[in-house]
Amino acid sequence: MKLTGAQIVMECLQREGVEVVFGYPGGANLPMYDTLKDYPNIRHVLVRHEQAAAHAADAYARVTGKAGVAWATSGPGATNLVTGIANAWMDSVPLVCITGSVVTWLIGRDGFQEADITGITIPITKHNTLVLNVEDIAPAIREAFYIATTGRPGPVLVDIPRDIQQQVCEFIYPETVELRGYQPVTKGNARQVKRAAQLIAEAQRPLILAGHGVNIARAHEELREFAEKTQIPVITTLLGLGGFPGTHELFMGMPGMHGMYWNNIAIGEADLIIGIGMRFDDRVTGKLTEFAPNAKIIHVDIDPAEIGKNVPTAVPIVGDVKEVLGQLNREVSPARHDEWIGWFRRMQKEHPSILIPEVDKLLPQYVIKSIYDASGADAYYVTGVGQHQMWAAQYFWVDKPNGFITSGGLGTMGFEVPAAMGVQFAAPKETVWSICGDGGFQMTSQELATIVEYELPVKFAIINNGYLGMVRQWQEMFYKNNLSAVRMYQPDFVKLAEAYGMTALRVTDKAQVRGAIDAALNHPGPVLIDFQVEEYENTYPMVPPATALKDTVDSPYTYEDIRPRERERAGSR
Ligand SMILES: Cc1ncc(C[n+]2csc(CCOP(=O)(O)OP(=O)(O)O)c2C)c(N)n1
Repeated sequence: MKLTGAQIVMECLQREGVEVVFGYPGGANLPMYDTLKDYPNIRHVLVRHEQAAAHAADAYARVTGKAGVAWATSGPGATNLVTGIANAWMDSVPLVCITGSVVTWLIGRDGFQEADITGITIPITKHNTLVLNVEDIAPAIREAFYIATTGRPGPVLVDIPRDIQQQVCEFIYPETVELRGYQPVTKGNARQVKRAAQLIAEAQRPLILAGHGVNIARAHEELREFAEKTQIPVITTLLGLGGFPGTHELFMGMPGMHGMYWNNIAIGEADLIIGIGMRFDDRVTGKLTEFAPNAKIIHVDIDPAEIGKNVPTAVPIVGDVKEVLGQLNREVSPARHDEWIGWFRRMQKEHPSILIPEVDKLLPQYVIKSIYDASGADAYYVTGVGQHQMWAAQYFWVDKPNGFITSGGLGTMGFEVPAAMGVQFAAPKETVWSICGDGGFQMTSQELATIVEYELPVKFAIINNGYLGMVRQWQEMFYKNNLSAVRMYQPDFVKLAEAYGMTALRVTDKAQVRGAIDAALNHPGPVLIDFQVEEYENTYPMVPPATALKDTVDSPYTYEDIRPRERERAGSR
């Protein structure tokens, strides 16, 4: 069958099982747009900015486990994807970006809308390629999906000049992919697995530190079996949230810069740390030289480059975490660590860390906790970057695999709105909350138009403190309260949402919080709530930059400040 290059792209997408493409047209990818009407199974979502296409595809991929797909035209279209590509790169998300390029005879001549996108994205893609022959399109796209989704997932970019999209050739879909030098290891080395099991059997105070790899590999059941069999407490990184049920009695929450105080002290007390699908990022470790001084480390990761990169490892296991956890589960013996778990319970009482004081003011923590209380452990929660992100990570004890979608590695403000769109496309019937900072929201708020157009019932909560909150906190704590360029003029968010055709509410008083949340949940379409919260709240606990986990500054709130909680952590979880 003879097809044009653009038709070949579509045939390949169909065979890869792609259902949604997030994109934006322009001169260099018009041949692809011209084919859309002939491929009704592939839904194209017209975003308002290419950055949103990449973030939406990224979040869609996290929820579905399939590669997300984003399209853009050459030059500015392609460069607008860059932040989204870097975001997917840092968080190991499978993303396939297909860009149109200027016609082959103009490449390298600085013609209209030319940017060397393969050159620009070399450091932030797992692989990228400029296709210069129409016969190479099918192999390039087949390989793009294979590379994006196997091993450690990541973004792949395929750049196709406009004239190549228009040329015709015989369509042959390569059934297999053979790439020299690319053979991701999935099974853990049996000897290392045995050694790990031995260390686990000997440990008195072991701790599981689970990361995004558990969510990516969909290894939730295996992790749960492993933790339950060995009775080892589980803490997760920011991106690991949802990898282990938040309501499980062995779940202790997040460690690190804004993690639970008890976890940061526990890392110092532990004699064994089992790092699973995580990368010992500085937000988790604090000062590296003082990280886990008493612990041996077992590190399981699909990417050999991660092992030994930041911390010395006693037992390295390279492999897919689902596979390796399966192997470990067959190797380990049942155990109990009652004393160690009791230590956690005592610490949780003495250092409640995330209790909310009973005050009349509208505290952001109260709003975020109320959203969780009303929506449950089963909703999807998307966040931006900043204080609200950390409070969300502290108060949303999600049960759902991949139920917490956030920009971890790159820390991309503006992720919250388009990512929520991607999640709602992936899970049309589920409740999706987008927890937004008033700063970050304004970076991509134009996507409200897309959300209204496609009738996506996302609920937006703007945690509006009138500041770039996290920056204000750092200026207050580390720059002598010199508040420089952090106060931000805000539009009327309610009117803005209404202008886009959305229902919107404003909340200024604590007493209105639950009513507004319930109203949003009961409304069938998208809703925005502008929560005008206390301006000067800070996020605690906090490990000041460049200090050790043992130097965690605990929440200033104590039991005396707070109303007894409905479900006290120690008892009910
Ligand atoms: C694109 C981008 N620019 C700058 C930053 C640096 N930064 C990190 S947090 C933050 C403040 C975020 O403010 P807001 O979105 O209002 O959330 P809040 O901290 O108030 O909850 C900034 C500017 C960033 N993370 N991303």
